[in-house]
Amino acid sequence: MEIMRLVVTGTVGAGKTTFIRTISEIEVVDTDRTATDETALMKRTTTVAFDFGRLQFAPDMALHLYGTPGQSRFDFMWDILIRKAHAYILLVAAHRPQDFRYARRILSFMRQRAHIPMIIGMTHTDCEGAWAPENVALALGYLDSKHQPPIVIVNANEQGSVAQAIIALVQHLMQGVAV
Ligand SMILES: Nc1nc2c(ncn2[C@@H]2O[C@H](COP(=O)(O)OP(=O)(O)O)[C@@H](O)[C@H]2O)c(=O)[nH]1
Ligand SMILES: [Mg+2]
Repeated sequence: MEIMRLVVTGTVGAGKTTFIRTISEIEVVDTDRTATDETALMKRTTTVAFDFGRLQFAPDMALHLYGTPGQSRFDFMWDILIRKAHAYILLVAAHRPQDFRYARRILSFMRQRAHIPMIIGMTHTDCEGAWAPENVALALGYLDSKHQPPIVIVNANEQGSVAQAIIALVQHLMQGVAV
């Protein structure tokens, strides 16, 4: 049995925990706790360790999904997770442009530690004020569309949508392209 370790990272509230809960075959370990700091203004709970889920992808391949905690004070955890990962998806909420800078920070953190394939998953595209994918790409620093990772639109609450994002990530991984 081959195991692929995929990291689901992104800004606070982008949908990382939901993404993993929607697709996992096992009960997801719940590490969400009552938010105490700036996050509390936005969400009642936040992920303090990491989310873990599992998905049988093919008869001989299982996917292990690790969701990173969103707040930077947990970035030692990002470090542990990304160094072990085969690929990752960066989730960005399209309707929260004020978070794009933080998304760039996550990107550069990950890039410094792991040269592995990645894709961008844009969530909340159904919400008011959502930016178009090409504009989010620009805001994340991808000025040339030929040299940017694949961008998928994903709703973390919809199983089919999450499955498609995972397929895109695994395909990208199989092609062995690190962007
Ligand atoms: N409308 C909408 N809500 C979403 C989408 N993706 C995630 N959410 C919601 O966003 C909220 C935050 O998700 P959560 O998984 O806790 O984010 P995390 O901080 O990244 O773990 C939850 O209420 C989700 O149901 C999306 O594409 N559209
Ligand atoms: Mg979470």
